[in-house]
Amino acid sequence: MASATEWQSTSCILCSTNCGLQVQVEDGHIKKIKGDKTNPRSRGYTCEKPAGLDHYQNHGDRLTTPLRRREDGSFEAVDWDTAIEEVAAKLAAVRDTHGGEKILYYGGGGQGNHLGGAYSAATRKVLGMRYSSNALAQEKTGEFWVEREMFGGRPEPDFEHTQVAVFIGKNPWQSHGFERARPALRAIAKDPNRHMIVMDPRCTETAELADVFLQLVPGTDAFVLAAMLRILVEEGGLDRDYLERHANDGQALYDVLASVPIAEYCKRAGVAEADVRRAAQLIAEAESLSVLEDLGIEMAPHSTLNSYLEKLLYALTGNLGGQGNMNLGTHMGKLIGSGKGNRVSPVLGFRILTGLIACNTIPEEILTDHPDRFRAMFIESGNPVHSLADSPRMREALDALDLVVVIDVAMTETAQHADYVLPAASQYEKAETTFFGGGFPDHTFLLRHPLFPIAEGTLTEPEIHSRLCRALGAFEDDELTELREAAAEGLEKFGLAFMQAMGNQPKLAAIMPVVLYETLGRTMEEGMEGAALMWGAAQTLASSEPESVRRAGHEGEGTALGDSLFEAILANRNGVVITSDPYDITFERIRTDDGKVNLVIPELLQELADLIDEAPPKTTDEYPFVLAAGERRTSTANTIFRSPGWRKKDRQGAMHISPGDAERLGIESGGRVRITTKRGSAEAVVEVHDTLRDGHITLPNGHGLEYPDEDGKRKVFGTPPNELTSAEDRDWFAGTPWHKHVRARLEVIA
Ligand SMILES: Nc1nc2c(c(=O)[nH]1)N[C@H]1C(S)=C(S)[C@@H](COP(=O)(O)OP(=O)(O)OC[C@H]3O[C@@H](n4cnc5c(=O)[nH]c(N)nc54)[C@H](O)[C@@H]3O)O[C@H]1N2
Ligand SMILES: Nc1nc2c(c(=O)[nH]1)N[C@H]1C(S)=C(S)[C@@H](COP(=O)(O)OP(=O)(O)OC[C@H]3O[C@@H](n4cnc5c(=O)[nH]c(N)nc54)[C@H](O)[C@@H]3O)O[C@H]1N2
Ligand code: SF4
Ligand SMILES: [Mo]
Repeated sequence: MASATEWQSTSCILCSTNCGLQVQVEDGHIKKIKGDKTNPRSRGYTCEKPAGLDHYQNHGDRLTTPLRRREDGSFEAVDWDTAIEEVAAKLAAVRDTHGGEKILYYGGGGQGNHLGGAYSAATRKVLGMRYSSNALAQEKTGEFWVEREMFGGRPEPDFEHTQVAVFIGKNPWQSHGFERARPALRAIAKDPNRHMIVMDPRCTETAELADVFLQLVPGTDAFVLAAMLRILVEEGGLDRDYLERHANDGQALYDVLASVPIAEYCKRAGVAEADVRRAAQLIAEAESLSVLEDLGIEMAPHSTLNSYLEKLLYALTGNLGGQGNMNLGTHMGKLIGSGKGNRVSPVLGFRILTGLIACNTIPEEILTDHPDRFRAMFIESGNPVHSLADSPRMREALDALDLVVVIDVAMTETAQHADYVLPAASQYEKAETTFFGGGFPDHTFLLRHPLFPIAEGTLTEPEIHSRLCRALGAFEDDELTELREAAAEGLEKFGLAFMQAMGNQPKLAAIMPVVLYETLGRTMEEGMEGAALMWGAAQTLASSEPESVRRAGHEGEGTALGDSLFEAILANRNGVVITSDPYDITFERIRTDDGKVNLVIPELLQELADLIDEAPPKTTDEYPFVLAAGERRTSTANTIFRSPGWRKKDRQGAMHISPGDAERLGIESGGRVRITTKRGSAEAVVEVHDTLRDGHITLPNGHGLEYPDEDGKRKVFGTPPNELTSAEDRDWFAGTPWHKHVRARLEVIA
């Protein structure tokens, strides 16, 4: 390990941007942190949050031994051999009695760690687990599906260069989601020739910088987008020449848009028609356009339809491909499943998008006497009890299962309902990375090296999966001898032997990640073994995109190219450009059936047409407010920090309310309210904000976690948002929750 004064390159794990960091560590603590100027993507940028990272590495809720539930419900510590043996035997028993597909896999990674999920593929295969889900299936599955339908891939924005930037239900100032967000936003705001359009019911930090800010009524984005699209279609906004070359016939869409009542829809959404027209004009005239949607529309009514309409803004106006536009880049590792086929969930028959069961349906897939219900859950790096809709029902569902196994670093709300809790090494104690995607035209990848030794009592996920596979009889050591010998002789020998083994030995091919770990991984230093999987990922990328990899400066043919890519990844702790592309490659990467953009998604056209009959959003006397349950603030980072001590501001996670509503209720900042929804009730401290519309209230995400207080007593800090949300409030198509649209009432607590 490095000395205390040595700066080591790593990355932040608090949001999907994974900015490059340089840190100094001492006595098991992260002592100093700064942005890494040598990181090719973030180039020194960070926000304020990583300053607290030691609260992730060191906190009072860290797990240090496997735990087993006793008959009386309490936990007892067990050693690893016992834990692995019993977990394997119990999972196998569920498989043998009910079938492996009755074990639901949930999670696999968060904002900074995706290797656990990748290694779990082996365990899942061995057990015949066919179904999985994770947090993406409560935000992005609808969007992913739309992108696949329209482009056969996931276009990414280029806010550094774009002339017109559009943010819909997205507050990048706080939540980032692309590199160097704040400087990029400021640069657009400062330049009179560049423009920003923001759609949000709240005047966010991002909205403050916008040229056109559409402060719409919560949940009415589909109306505004439909109006904007009709204006674009009918008033010369379409790029006919581009559409002719790159897109399929859009007539069915234009027909529906032709009956959109522009003035009426603007009125319903509470925005001025002139502002919507101005936004449409900026988009129509844009030299380049980048658009980003996020939770504000994904977790609100018409979620999947919203994603479709959002993508039409650039698909119709010729802003796919090119600098500043939306582009299709390369992928390292696998973030989502292929989504091919028409799979549905076993009990509800609900559609499975990009391989993931809709999170909101999970309790219904368990709490039933249907013979195909799930009987067990294997949960890794995810906290569904806290983070999915309807926490009470999620707890009930976990308790109804025959077996719950949790792999986590901390004693989470979910772990408390497990039969076995397996403690993982932290994200700074092992090789880790994410597959979120690293930019276009240059795609940067960063593999973190451990900053600390693996904490006593914990194991890395690859080690846990390897032990489980072994205990399940998936392999024996002598079957790996040849591969181990080849690995000792270098990558070239290993590559040949590995390809051969994968071809000839189906038993080993089934557990490929674990085989890589047990062979190539064993040649690496302690804590780095998990990097072995990246060799496989590098080979896959090098063989599918050899030109792009070579353009980034990596050399070789065939597996030698993959080897040099892998070696470059290992050698560059500050991140390395793995592919480099010309802009027009985007058109070659449109992977729809005929290589053209699909403008018409029949499944969603009817919903678009039916908007006309939808009654304007009405609040009732019983629930006069719309609560956005889970807002990103400077004081939130999902549940990665469990210790409340990391927060400098907004320690209690205040509920925000407009001045008008506060006055009507007779409450001021610092007062307390009881928030009640049809699902539940919770208390919060109040902060009055003139950024909100009347009738709109917000709560931060990531609060309401249990943590030992000064006396070691477990206590909930802040308001857990999902005690208030209902699993049934979800998009009809993707099943994504309406977390941003929860009907609520308030009572002032004296
Ligand atoms: N600081 C911080 N950053 C984070 C995270 C974190 O916990 N903290 N989490 C990360 C994760 S996992 C994610 S997914 C991203 C999410 O990032 P964002 O989606 O940007 O975050 P949110 O604040 O949840 O929601 C975005 C905006 O939607 C608005 N909104 C609410 N209702 C509506 C509506 O009906 N229509 C429209 N148009 N907008 C609406 C809200 O006012 C809010 O400004 O953030 C990532 N970054
Ligand atoms: N009401 C409401 N609910 C929401 C949201 C909202 O806006 N409103 N936002 C949603 C969104 S967008 C998201 S992405 C989810 C996030 O929710 P989750 O995915 O459940 O939570 P994360 O906080 O990302 O962390 C997942 C878990 O990983 C564990 N962990 C950390 N490091 C490691 C490691 O190295 N190994 C292992 N095995 N575990 C580790 C953490 O302790 C934590 O339990 O929350 C969602 N929930
Ligand atoms: S933007 Fe995200 S990844 Fe970058 S420093 Fe902030 S929290 Fe970390
Ligand atoms: Mo998320």
